[in-house]
Amino acid sequence: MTAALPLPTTRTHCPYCAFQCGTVLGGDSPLSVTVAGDEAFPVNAGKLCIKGWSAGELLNTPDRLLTPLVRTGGALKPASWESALDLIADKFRQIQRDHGLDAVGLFGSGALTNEKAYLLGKFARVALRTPHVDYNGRYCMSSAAGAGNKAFGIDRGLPFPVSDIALSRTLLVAGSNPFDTLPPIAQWFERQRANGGRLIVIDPRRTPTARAADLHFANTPGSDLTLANSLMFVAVEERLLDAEFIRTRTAGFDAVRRTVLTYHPAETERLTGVPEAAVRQAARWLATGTPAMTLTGRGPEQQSKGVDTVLAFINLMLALGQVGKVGGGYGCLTGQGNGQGGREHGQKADQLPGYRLIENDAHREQVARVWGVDPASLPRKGHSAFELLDSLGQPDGIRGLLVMGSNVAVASPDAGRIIDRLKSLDFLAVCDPFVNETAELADVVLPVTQWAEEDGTLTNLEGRVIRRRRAFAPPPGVLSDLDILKELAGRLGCGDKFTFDSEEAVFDEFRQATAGGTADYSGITYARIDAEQGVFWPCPSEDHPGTPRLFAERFHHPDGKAKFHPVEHRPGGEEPDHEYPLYFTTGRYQEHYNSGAQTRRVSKLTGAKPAPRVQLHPELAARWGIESNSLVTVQSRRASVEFAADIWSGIRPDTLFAPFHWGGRAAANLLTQASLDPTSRMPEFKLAAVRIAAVRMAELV
Ligand SMILES: Nc1nc2c(c(=O)[nH]1)N[C@H]1C(S)=C(S)[C@@H](COP(=O)(O)OP(=O)(O)OC[C@H]3O[C@@H](n4cnc5c(=O)[nH]c(N)nc54)[C@H](O)[C@@H]3O)O[C@H]1N2
Ligand SMILES: Nc1nc2c(c(=O)[nH]1)N[C@H]1C(S)=C(S)[C@@H](COP(=O)(O)OP(=O)(O)OC[C@H]3O[C@@H](n4cnc5c(=O)[nH]c(N)nc54)[C@H](O)[C@@H]3O)O[C@H]1N2
Ligand code: SF4
Ligand SMILES: [Mo]
Repeated sequence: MTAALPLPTTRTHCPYCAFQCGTVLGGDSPLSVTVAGDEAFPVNAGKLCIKGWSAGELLNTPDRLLTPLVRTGGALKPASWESALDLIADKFRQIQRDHGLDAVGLFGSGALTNEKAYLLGKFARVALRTPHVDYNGRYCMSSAAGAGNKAFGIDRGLPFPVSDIALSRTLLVAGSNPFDTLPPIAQWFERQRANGGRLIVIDPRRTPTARAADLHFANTPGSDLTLANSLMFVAVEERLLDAEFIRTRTAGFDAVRRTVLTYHPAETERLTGVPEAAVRQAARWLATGTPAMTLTGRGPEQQSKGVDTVLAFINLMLALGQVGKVGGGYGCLTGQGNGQGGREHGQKADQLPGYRLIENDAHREQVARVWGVDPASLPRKGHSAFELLDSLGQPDGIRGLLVMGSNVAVASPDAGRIIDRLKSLDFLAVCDPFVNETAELADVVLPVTQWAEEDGTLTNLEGRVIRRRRAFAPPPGVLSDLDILKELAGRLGCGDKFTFDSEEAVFDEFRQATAGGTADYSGITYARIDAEQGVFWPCPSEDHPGTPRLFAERFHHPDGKAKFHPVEHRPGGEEPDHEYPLYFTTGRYQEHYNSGAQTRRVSKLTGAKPAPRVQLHPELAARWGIESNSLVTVQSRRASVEFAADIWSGIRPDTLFAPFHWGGRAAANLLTQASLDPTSRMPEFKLAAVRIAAVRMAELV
């Protein structure tokens, strides 16, 4: 008898969030796949959350799309690849002929690998020659990116490794709930605590993260900028500033000092709901318990003042001299799997690979040279994500759209309006492994490979470039996004610019295109990533070690200094009033991911969280006679949505919260509003005014 050989395993990464946990996949087919945490990968060190553990089920869902679909006679019907691809190319060509190059748009995703994001941007500019390509990262961390660029001259979510969290003595987490949204990060928080560090959390809800805090500020939604300016007021008043750091490493502090004079914490208490004594305590801890670190999440960022709010927190960390210290500084907790890489390489309306700018002539020339095209042929800047979607089917708007990796019908603010816009398109194509709510509205749906069936690179929340590795052959009938772009480019007459035959070949062209840019990947190779547990950008040559920490000596503005920006409170695009007296804010459950297109197909996850519920405070519930699981109709100026009640003392009595992981009539985004930040064009997902319109008892079954 011979002993059975152990089955081969593949080291790769989870398909979901920006933590990109290292995983080890086993099993000889997707049907028997096992997922384990990779102990050797330093970011998660073997730990996974429930979504990661159960991700194998994604490869086997009964409704996985395995053939292209084309709308015929009103319904989506199976079709051949040839006919589906021909139809897309013909429709796009026809729309561009009749209405101009700008009448076609592309919508990408932070779920796409660097290779895909790069090729999608190139496809937009070279094959379609449309300016209109943007992506769902605009909905995600664009406000933090805008602030980072203004203050530091560069945007890398965390300018240090995640493990630095354990080295901070005071950790301020503003509007993020990472114990649910990046759960394996908790081990770094635990080490920070064990090292004697303190935690301060700002969140209108007492989340699992807030429960672990020494100080929790349950602030009014939309009040973080005021709170940060009040912290700065105390720092100035109590002489907690690092004058030497301000003098040698920054510019512009005086204007900030003047601005914060009107943010006395006794005065701001009414607006923020946070008592003066607590603000003073936090400011003292941040100034004396050093190194001090501030991390922001979507709470303060997904606001129509998101960029200014993040700048207020950065101002504070700069004034206290914490930025660039090991264990200190400012970071944004990026969200999507490739939320970092996806924002660097040209699927954004204003951008070219390597974090270059499409309106900058030198940048246009550098990239055009790599692509072998005339710089003058590159389009200029296009619409941002929400504006792009809002223009669909409108006079002078976009008439043909391709969506790759986003479920915009569920994830967009004021979703009812966006669904109407999608319906008014002449032609909609979607590439996705599943028929999500956006694909249901499409004329053509193309089935694509999933994470465990393809190679590529992603850049995690630390700026570490890692490898997604293929464990299984894809099922017959699906193609990768890269193949689809190549096929379409051929049909559009520029196949010669899309001639690669592997993911690595795309990566090799891509890294050339980033050479000399801010996000320089030119020294990174697949072989290096394999050998080194990932490589941090910038990495300008193959013998460069990569850059785990960014600001030790200088910032990325030409003078090497960080810039202060005086910022003032302003109301949200909509605030509670006598008609709609409650705040409505949105976010996430640990068990579901974003629009839920993937996780609603995993039985372990839907078993744990089958439907959304609206969180509300017991006082509010008592006033309305609401009992647990009563059906509550929440109404905003845009729509009404009925949710089961989740009565919880951990939320402010003036605020309702619901997750946005469901579409259809349970979609939280039917209620949200689309005021945009003027710099980042981020929609205000975290602030709308609502009222309770009706309550009825849950039907007994
Ligand atoms: N389980 C799970 N994990 C995920 C995801 C997921 O969908 N599910 N998605 C991934 C992605 S793409 C992202 S972007 C990240 C997001 O990760 P987080 O930023 O942690 O997630 P959110 O739940 O959107 O928002 C965080 C908190 O902001 C609070 N909040 C609401 N309004 C305000 C406000 O005005 N001020 C403050 N200070 N706080 C406020 C909410 O109560 C919420 O607890 O998670 C990533 N990880
Ligand atoms: N109310 C409210 N709305 C929000 C937010 C909020 O906090 N509140 N958060 C916003 C944020 S931070 C984000 S990131 C967005 C996310 O929302 P979406 O943009 O909808 O992102 P996902 O739900 O992750 O959808 C990704 C889709 O891409 C598919 N997919 C995954 N990988 C690939 C791939 O490699 N190729 C292709 N072709 N398809 C792929 C999945 O099957 C899924 O259908 O939602 C935003 N919307
Ligand atoms: S934390 Fe994120 S990357 Fe890690 S297992 Fe959970 S979803 Fe996957
Ligand atoms: Mo996100």
